[in-house]
Amino acid sequence: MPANRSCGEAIAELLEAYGVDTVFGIPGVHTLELYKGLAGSDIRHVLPRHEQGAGFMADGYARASGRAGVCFVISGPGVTNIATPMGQAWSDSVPMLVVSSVNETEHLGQGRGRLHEITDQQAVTAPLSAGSALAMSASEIPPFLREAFSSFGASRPRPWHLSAPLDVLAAMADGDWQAGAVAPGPAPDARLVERAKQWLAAAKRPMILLGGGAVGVDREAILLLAESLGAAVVTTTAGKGILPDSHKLSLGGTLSLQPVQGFLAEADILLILGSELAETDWWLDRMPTLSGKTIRVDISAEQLSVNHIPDLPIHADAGAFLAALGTVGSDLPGDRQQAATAEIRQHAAADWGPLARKHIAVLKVIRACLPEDAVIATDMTQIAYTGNAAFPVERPRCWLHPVGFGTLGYALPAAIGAKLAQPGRACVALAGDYGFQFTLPEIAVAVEMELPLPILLWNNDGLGQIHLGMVERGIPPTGIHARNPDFLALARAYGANAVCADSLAALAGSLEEALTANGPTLIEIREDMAELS
Ligand SMILES: Cc1ncc(C[n+]2csc(CCOP(=O)(O)OP(=O)(O)O)c2C)c(N)n1
Ligand SMILES: [Mg+2]
Repeated sequence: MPANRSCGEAIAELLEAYGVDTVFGIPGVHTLELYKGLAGSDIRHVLPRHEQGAGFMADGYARASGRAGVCFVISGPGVTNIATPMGQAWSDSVPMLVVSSVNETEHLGQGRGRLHEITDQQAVTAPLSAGSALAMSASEIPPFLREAFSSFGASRPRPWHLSAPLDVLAAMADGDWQAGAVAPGPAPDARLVERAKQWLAAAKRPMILLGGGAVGVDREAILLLAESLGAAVVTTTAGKGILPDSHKLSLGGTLSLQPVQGFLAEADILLILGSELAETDWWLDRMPTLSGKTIRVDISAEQLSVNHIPDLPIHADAGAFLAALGTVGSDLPGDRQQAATAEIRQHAAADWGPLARKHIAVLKVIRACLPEDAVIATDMTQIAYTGNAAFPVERPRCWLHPVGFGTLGYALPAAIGAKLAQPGRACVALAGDYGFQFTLPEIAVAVEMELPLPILLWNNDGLGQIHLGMVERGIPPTGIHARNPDFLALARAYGANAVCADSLAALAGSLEEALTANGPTLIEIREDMAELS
């Protein structure tokens, strides 16, 4: 690397060495040195309209591609604005790096009212990150970045935040600024793998539960294991598509459905790969009581005792575990589980109520229009909640949902980030009329970058899910009606295409057209569409 460049410039160089090709950020007078570095690099800069948009774009970029999403933000409000996406990425184990400035070393923690000052900036992001560091000298930056990039593959990926004071960003970058080797995840203890193999081989009703921690596993390995065991496979929302939904042994992402939970409770061996087993995976206060034994594999040793203590805990990367396990011989006729899987799916489908059936009618059209590898970034809206269980996907990294933190405003910027990471794949946003407005201005980014991005807007004229919650609890509906703008006019004002789909056939036509348009297309789908009633 050339000598005589500032730390700000050297940070961009080092990020490039780690393979970063895109930075989502909003520049300010406090980040000029970082931007000097970007200008001298091949890294693409994407300018969102709010740091929240930057963070969600980085998240969508990361979930669609598996590569860390990187953001540059200013001290103070830049950091507080990106806190929500950091929280989302933390709770869904998404790799993200936020680099920000902070006030000069001599002013830190003084409360002098300097521009963008927070008395303790790290305290804001520490609970939202695996590491939040304040670099007091140039030499502290490369080890921090090495640790962050290493951790993305070697442990549960989380956001990391580097704060560099203005004087450090401007100081000469001396010392070693080489990119470090990125460590692999932990390998399993061979004796534990052997025990798992014996348990699985002897199982009569084995089941496999796949979480987001298993999205990177070799697809053939999981197929082989499920088939050799004749084990039914269910995923969390984050794990959707690891086993293709069309596979005979697949229950899809239906972990939250009662018939599936009942089936799972009867498994004699449940193999759990890479799942927090959290409330938002089951939509239950606590895990159902299981009658059988559990084998739980997680890349994080601490996670192995959170929410459920397994009979056999294995600290390992899910892919490394599967590779070590290989095939497991079983005398079990695979067709028994297959028959059960089909029956459970039927039961689950019969349980859908009238509103969910409307969602499913729309989701079917969306599915039919999209290629198998399309990415659908979804928001906290009722149609997405139904889709979490009912939208079939054939591959992982295709259905993105803000599961754990559950924040509104995710879908549009996440879809933009996904499209930038994977330009060859169709990418779509699916948002509700209220949540869409949290990050609506990011439509401008899709316009200016000419992204063929369909934005599906599920419009029920208000906060549908909250309305339902109030009605169910006998609370007089309060604060659930928002006066909506003319969404089509608003999208057009930004330079986007816009259309209201007044039938399912019109939805299909508009969606297909939007996939090849020279920019984004807002497609409004009204819950009161005549065809859905
Ligand atoms: C940042 C944030 N604030 C508040 C909420 C609570 N919340 C969850 S869903 C929802 C309503 C969303 O309405 P809309 O986007 O129209 O979706 P719908 O439920 O109507 O389908 C609200 C306010 C949240 N999840 N995130
Ligand atoms: Mg709504």
